[in-house]
Formats: sequence, structure tokens, C-alpha cells
Amino acid sequence: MAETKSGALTRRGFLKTTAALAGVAAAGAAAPTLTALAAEYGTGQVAGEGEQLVCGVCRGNCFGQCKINVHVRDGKVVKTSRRPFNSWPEGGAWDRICLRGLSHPYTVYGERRIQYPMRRAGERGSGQWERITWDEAIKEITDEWKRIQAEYGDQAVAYTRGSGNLASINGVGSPLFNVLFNKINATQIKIARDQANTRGINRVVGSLGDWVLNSTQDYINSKTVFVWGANITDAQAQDWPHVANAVEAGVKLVVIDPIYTQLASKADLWIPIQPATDAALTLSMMYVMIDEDAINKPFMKDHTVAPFLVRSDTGKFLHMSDLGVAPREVPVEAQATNIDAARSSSVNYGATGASAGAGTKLIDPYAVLDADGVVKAVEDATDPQLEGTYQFGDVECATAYTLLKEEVMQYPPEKASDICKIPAEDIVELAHIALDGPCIHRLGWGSNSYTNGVHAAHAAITMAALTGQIGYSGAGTGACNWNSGSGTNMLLPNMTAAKNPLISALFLPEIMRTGKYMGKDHPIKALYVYSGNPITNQVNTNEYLNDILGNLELLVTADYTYTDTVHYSDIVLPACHWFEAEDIVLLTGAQCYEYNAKAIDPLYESKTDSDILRLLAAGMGYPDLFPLTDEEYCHKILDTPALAARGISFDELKEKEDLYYKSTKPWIPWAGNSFMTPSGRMEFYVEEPELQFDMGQEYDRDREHLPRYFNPTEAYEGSPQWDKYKLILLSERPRFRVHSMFSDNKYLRELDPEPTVKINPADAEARGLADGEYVEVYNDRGHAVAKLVYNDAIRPGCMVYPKSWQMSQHKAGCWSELLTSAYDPVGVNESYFDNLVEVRAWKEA
Ligand SMILES: Nc1nc2c(c(=O)[nH]1)N[C@H]1C(S)=C(S)[C@@H](COP(=O)(O)OP(=O)(O)OC[C@H]3O[C@@H](n4cnc5c(=O)[nH]c(N)nc54)[C@H](O)[C@@H]3O)O[C@H]1N2
Ligand SMILES: Nc1nc2c(c(=O)[nH]1)N[C@H]1C(S)=C(S)[C@@H](COP(=O)(O)OP(=O)(O)OC[C@H]3O[C@@H](n4cnc5c(=O)[nH]c(N)nc54)[C@H](O)[C@@H]3O)O[C@H]1N2
Ligand code: SF4
Ligand SMILES: [Mo]
Repeated sequence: MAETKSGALTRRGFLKTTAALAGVAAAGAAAPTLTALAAEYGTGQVAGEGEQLVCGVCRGNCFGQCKINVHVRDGKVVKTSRRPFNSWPEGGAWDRICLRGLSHPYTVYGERRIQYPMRRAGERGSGQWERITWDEAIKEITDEWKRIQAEYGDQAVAYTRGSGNLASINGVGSPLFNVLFNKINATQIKIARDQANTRGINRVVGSLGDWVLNSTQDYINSKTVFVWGANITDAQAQDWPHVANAVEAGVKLVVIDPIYTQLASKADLWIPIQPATDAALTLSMMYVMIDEDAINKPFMKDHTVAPFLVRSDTGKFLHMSDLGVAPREVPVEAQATNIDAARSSSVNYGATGASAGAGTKLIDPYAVLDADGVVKAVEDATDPQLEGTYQFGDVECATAYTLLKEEVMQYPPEKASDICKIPAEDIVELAHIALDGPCIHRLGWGSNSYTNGVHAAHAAITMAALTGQIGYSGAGTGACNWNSGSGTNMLLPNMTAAKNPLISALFLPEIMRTGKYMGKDHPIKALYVYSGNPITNQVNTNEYLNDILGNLELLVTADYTYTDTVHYSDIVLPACHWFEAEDIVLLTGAQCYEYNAKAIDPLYESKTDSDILRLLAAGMGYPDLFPLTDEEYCHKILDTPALAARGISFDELKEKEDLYYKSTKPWIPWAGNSFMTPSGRMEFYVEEPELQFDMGQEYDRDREHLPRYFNPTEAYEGSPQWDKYKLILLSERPRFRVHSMFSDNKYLRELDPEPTVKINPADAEARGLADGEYVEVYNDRGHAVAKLVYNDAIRPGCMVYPKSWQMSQHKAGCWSELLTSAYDPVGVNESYFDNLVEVRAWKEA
């Protein structure tokens, strides 16, 4: 923990710690002037005497992936600073480094750095360790894996990761992990987070990746940017300069967030919405649009499924074949070869899949009601009707828009005002602003964190179907433009998929309790964790410790620092820090590749994850599984024909350090309105909901057809827990950490020494709690002790904590103990905010 008792950073403390690491004399050293620091920040590349500047990439999961200078002197990292991008010369708005990035030397040489392989010496979690050699560690792990596989089956060995290193060889974008674990037929446990937005949006427009929206540089071309539940200033550092540029140029900023965040303080309009009610607000905005007859009918007719007839018996669209019309032959569209335009290839207008010969395919057209009252193929109708019903034999059909309208009309502003606890006039005003486009609607992870989050996103993208504001400059609806999924899939063609079906981390407790998955025996007895700290970051810690760890025979963690997950492991492997190996990083927000050169040799006995994999492979009997060196893998990943066409190769990247990979700057998804859905249109009516993971869980198919508002699991007034607990517990992205990373960084702990939780003073006073006292936040699942902070910015009825303090840093309990493991069966997403708690004074025992 930090040396200082209070959060105040003394200049003496600052100089002392800086000097200790930089290895310069502290006594009497004059502090650099702010002007000098600003000049240095501007150029980014001031090498101190005897220093070598190495091109590095800071790459925890804060989405920044900042290019930085690693200052090396005598083989040691002495400092980090900003290093300008080459791909983005205009204005330098991509160049940046934050406090965390500036603090790296304290992580590289941190006191809690794992120095050598360790075996647990006492009870699991006792913190007692013995040092072992690499040979011993690898032999023990692989002997155990072999025993477990022989006893329980191959897939009883599992592996999982978090988001600790966004690189392509040693990080989470690496194909190498799957190479080993496929070879030994292991099970991948997939983290279950950040998916509700994606599920709600992609099911309407198709998938270009996980988090897709216009590049942030395009925001300046919109009239209003709506931010729904994201704190861009703190949590998307890479985007804030572009948002700020837009705001300065006169673009209106509307922030919808229960909390008066830093971003809200920059907004023209802040809407303090009741948590978990975004879908009700959006449906009500659509009510106003429809009520005022202000929807974009031509767009809806041409680019959405609005006029398609839906069969009441099957819930599916009516096709001409239903009416006895044989499928017709049409020319096949050219396959997209462009790496960022694969979307057009999957637009197949209801293709039957059967090929009718070279260059053609059979399609079974969607049926619509034409203006003359006759049902026709959509391609043949002169004016497809948006509204109407049609009796097809015994089967009633209605247009998709008719069904949507029925749903939307249940949310007049007065009613939504009660649900969202905001004035009805504000809802009307929001609808008017949204109509006066072009607008960007950027969805953060606010509504994503409740079990009704898929529908909040589904509603948002449906509103774009009503306004037609999508696919052109300044107009779009989506999650932030991080776009990782498509980035990884399209740009890492050698990426090796896991061989066995991925299992959601949310299913793990049940699998561990029962030994069964989808009705079949599937015990999991060994878990290998890399680049992640699930015990701190996953929901419901007690369930994790009891049900998962309690049934696990071997937990192995590879990390460079001592985390909660390390603490509960049986064997710990010392991984390298990012600066200790060469790697490639995909800067997805800016759509460019970055090069990370090796700055220093691996410290202590640490090894790169790739070398760890090589040793594990040999231990499992496959010494030749990785025939290439890491450098050769870098070439393999980047030296492909598709990238060569863009002038991208590994050698080129090494030379230029960063390379933009999209065909246009800024990038605008869904340009030309060609959506990656079966119909090629925006399918706001969903025929068949796609589950994020399918474990045979039950779900309500009818509910999923359209965007709907319903209560989340716990975080609402009147929920089953309401009698006991009346505060909704939210987290915020910590400025001083990236999740749990940097939590043991001495420099940052001076600024942010211990867990805190914010509360509206009225809620605190009602409970007799004073500002600054230690409190226990609790519910049936667990508790966490933290220092209480009075804060008027917190919506009454809520509490907010900066996330991901390690358990060992709390006086008792930890935040994740309080979090529900309930999930929506479609989104299968951890619901970090769907929790009720109470708070009381805490006295140290
Ligand atoms: N410094 C730092 N940056 C990070 C990270 C980090 O750990 N540290 N983590 C990164 C990761 S992995 C992610 S996923 C992103 C997340 O990025 P953000 O989503 O921007 O992060 P949060 O701070 O969780 O912000 C969510 C916001 O939603 C609000 N909110 C809560 N409930 C609701 C609701 O029902 N409706 C609405 N409209 N708003 C609501 C919260 O008050 C909060 O301001 O941040 C990334 N950036
Ligand atoms: N309460 C609450 N909890 C949340 C959330 C929330 O909003 N509220 N958000 C969730 C979200 S969206 C996310 S994305 C998760 C993040 O959860 P995690 O992905 O688990 O995040 P980190 O704490 O960053 O853990 C990364 C670990 O990887 C290690 N690491 C870094 N680089 C390397 C490397 O090269 N090799 C190896 N072997 N290890 C490395 C780091 O030291 C660190 O311990 O947290 C989730 N948890
Ligand atoms: S922590 Fe994130 S924002 Fe800060 S320097 Fe690193 S990548 Fe950039
Ligand atoms: Mo995340």
C-alpha cells in the first residue's frame, strides 16, 4: 500500500520516488518548470543524457493503446513519455500519455512484481509460497494436466484470459494460446463482459465487430452527439480530444447518465436518468417521433424491415414462397476482398443458400403490402406500406413497423417520465434534438451492465432505423468505435480459433457445481489464467471462491504482478512486462497497427507468455508445436496479401511504428446502408434472437423480436431485494488504474491510496454516515469496506465506487463480492450495476 496516509501528494514525496527510480540525485534537484514539461510533452521525445528512446505501446484494456517512449538507460526503464503517431499527423490529437502511462517504471520495478515461479506452500489463499524452478513448475503443471485429462477427459483442462495485454503475440490478440490449448483439446472459458450493446445492435445491423461506430474524428460533422452511459473523459482517453474538438466547434453534447460525470460537466444537456431505464427513454423518444409524424419513411421503406410482413404463427417474415411463388434467380454480388468492406459480401437478400449456377443464386423474396393492397415481393412493390395487416389463410400478418409501433406507443413521455424519473418535457426535447440530425448516439457500458441491457441497445439502433441517421458522416448509432472484433478477425487472418465450443465464464459456477455442461458430463478441474485477474474483476467473488475454486484441482496464473487471482493460485508463473518483448498491437480505436520494440531484457526469471507456451507444449509432449520465433510470427501475422495491398507488412511497421489500415479516414460503418443482415436491411424486428452463448438456457423468444423495456434483475424499486436494500451500486472506471492494473503502483497510490465509495450527502445523512468515515457496503452476497465520500454529483439512491481495487487493498471484503451473477439469457453478460446494497458505519475489529 501507499506510504502516504492521506491522498495528498507532497512535492517531497514526488521527488523522492521519482528520483529513486530514475536513479538521479534527489537532494536539491530543481523541479522542472511547467513550461518545460509542456514543451517536452509537445515534442514527446526528449531523451535524457545517456538515454535511449524505444518505441513502446501502453496496452492494458483502457482502450488507449498509447504509443509511448520507453526511456532506457543502462538497460533499465527510467521513464516513459509521449511518442507522436506517424499515421495521424493532423493536429496530433491521437498523441497522448496519461498518469498511468507515465508511471510504468513503478510497475516494471514494482514491489509486487512476480520474480520467479512459485508453488503454494500453505492452504490456498494463505499467501504462503515456495520458490521453484521453471523446470519444476512446468513439470508439475503438465503432470497434473495429464493426470486430470486421463481421469476426467481432455476438456477438464481449461484456460481463460482477461484483457491485460492487447498485443498480438504475447497478449489477448495472440493465436498462440489457442495453438497449445487446441493441441491438448482443452476448454476455453470466455469472459462474459461488454456484450449487451453488441448483441442488441448487431442483431439489427449485423456484425462488423464488437463495438462499432463512426470514428471519433467524424463527430465534428454531426449536429449533436448523444452519449448514453459512458464517461469518455475518464474511460476513453483516446476519444476525448476528438469529442472536445467537436464540442469546441459547436457540436451539441447530450449526456445521459445517472451521475454528473466529468463528461456530463462538459455537456449542453445532462439527463440524470434512473439506472437501467434507457430502453424506456428511447422508446418514448420514438413515441414522440411517431406521434409527430416525423419519422423518415423513405429510409424505413428502403433500408429497414419496416414494411416486411411478419407471420403471427412463426414470428418470421412472410416470404413469397409462402404464397406459392417459386424462388427466383439473381446474379451473385461480387465477393468483397477489401479488408474493411466484407459487409457487402454477406448481404444476400433472403438467399436460400442454394446456388442456381455460376454467378447467380436463388432468392425467396420478402413479402410486403403494396399501395394497391396486393402482397408482392419487396423488389416488385412500387410503394411498400409501412403499416397494415394481412390475413394469409389462418395466419395473421402485420408489418414489422406495425408491431414496433404497438410497442412504442406504450411509452408516452408522461409514462416514461415516471420510469426514467426525468421530466416528460425533456423526453420531448431529446426527441426533437435527435430528429434534427445528423446525430451520433454513442452507447457506453452504462445500460450494458444490467440484465435488460440488450434491449437498451436494440432500442437505440431501432431509433436510428426511424430517423435514417446512420451510415453517413456525422450520423451513427453504436458503441464506441473500438471495433475490436472486426479488427482482430479481419486483420489477423492467422488467428487460430479455439477448437472446442467456448464456455461463458458466467456458466462456470454451475458447471463446477454439477460437473455437467448442456446435460453432458464436462468436469473442469484445471484452469490456466493469463492476462487477467478474474477474482478481482468477475462478479460474485464468493461464488468464484466457493463454487469455482472449491471444485478446481489446479489453478495456474501467469502474471507479472501479485493479483488476487495470483493469491489464490496453486502455481504462479512470472510473465514479462510489455516492454520486455517485441510485439504488434492493433490500435483499434484509430484503426492502426502499432509496433512495440523490446526495450529491456526480461527482469528476474520472467518469461514471455509465448516462451511459457513453448515450455508447456514441450511438457505436454509437443516440443515442436511452435516452429517459429516470435519475430517470425509477427511476419506471419502481418505479411499477408490483403495487408500487402494496403502497403502493410511487418518490416514496414517496424520502420514506421504505426500504420493506418482502413481505406478511409475517418471510417464510417454502414456507409451506403448495406447492412450485414440476411435481408441487407436494418432488422429492428428480430426473427430469431442469437444467444451470446447457448447452454440450453431458457429465454423468451417473443420478447426478443422487438426492443422492449422491462425491469432489470435487481436494481429497481420494488425488486425482491428492495425490502432490505435501497441503494443501486454503480462502479466507475478508475482514473488511477486500468481495471486492477496499476493497483500496486506506488506513484499512483500516492494520489489514490485506498478504496472509496461516493454517495449523495442526503443518502449518507439519512443513514447517519459522515464524509470520510469507513463504511461497510453490504448485501446478501457479501460486503466491501471503503472510505465514504460525500458527492453531490451522485444521483440519490445510488452509490459509485472506482472499480477493481484488489481484495488485499480493502480493509475487508471487496467490491465484486456484492455483484450479482444473474445474466440475461440472450446477452450472457456480467451485470456489474444490477445490484442493490445498503451501507453502514464500519469499525475496525
Ligand atoms: N481509466 C480507465 N479507463 C478504462 C477502463 C479502466 O479500467 N480504467 N476500462 C475500460 C473498459 S474494459 C471499458 S468496458 C470501458 C467502459 O467505459 P465506460 O462505459 O465509459 O465506463 P464507466 O465508467 O463504467 O461508465 C459507465 C457510465 O454509465 C453510467 N451509467 C450507469 N448506469 C446507467 C444507466 O442505466 N444508463 C445510463 N445511460 N448510464 C448509466 C455510469 O454512471 C457511468 O458514468 O472503459 C475502458 N476505459
Ligand atoms: N465492479 C466492476 N467490475 C468489472 C467491471 C465494472 O464495470 N465494474 N467491468 C468489467 C470489464 S468491462 C472488464 S473489461 C474487466 C477487466 O478485467 P481483467 O481483464 O481481468 O482486467 P485487469 O485487472 O486489467 O487484469 C489484467 C491482468 O493481466 C496482467 N497482464 C498484463 N499484461 C500481461 C501479459 O503480457 N502477460 C500476462 N500473463 N499477464 C499480463 C495484469 O498484470 C493484470 O493482472 O473488468 C470487469 N469487472
Ligand atoms: S493507461 Fe491507457 S490512456 Fe494511459 S497511457 Fe496507457 S494506454 Fe494511454
Ligand atoms: Mo471492458
